[in-house]
Amino acid sequence: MTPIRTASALLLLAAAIAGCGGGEGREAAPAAAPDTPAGTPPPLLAQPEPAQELSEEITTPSDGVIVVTIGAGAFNENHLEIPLGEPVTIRVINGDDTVHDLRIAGFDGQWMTQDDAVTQPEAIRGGESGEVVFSPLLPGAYTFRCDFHAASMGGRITVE
Ligand SMILES: [Cu+2]
Repeated sequence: MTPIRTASALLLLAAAIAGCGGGEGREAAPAAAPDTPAGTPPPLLAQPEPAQELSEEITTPSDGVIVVTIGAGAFNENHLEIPLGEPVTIRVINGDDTVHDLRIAGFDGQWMTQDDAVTQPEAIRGGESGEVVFSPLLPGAYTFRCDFHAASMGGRITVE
């Protein structure tokens, strides 16, 4: 960063802090679009296209768990369907010898944002497994991907 850019960044920061002065009593920004009637859940924001062709077979949870296996650089189960209102554990079994993960874009349809859900561990080594608990509050079709192979590994979770 050049010194000039640093200075302007600091000015912006100072302005932001000044703007927040006396923050008590300040109303929290609405989480939904302002024109959404009270009590109506906002629609799921636009999701990215899954990077991988969706499997014709739909995979549903069994006792709250969905198993997704990975082989040959692809999700074998990538067309998932879960009921709304029940947390589901997605268990990812990495049958490859390379690192993978599973990240769900979340409500905002954006990658690497706070509402993402991602496996623990975030880097699942070959032959190992990871899990992510997904408990969406809104129905819709959520997109997931593998962060390590974002251009070729992905899928969809339909929540209804
Ligand atoms: Cu991968």
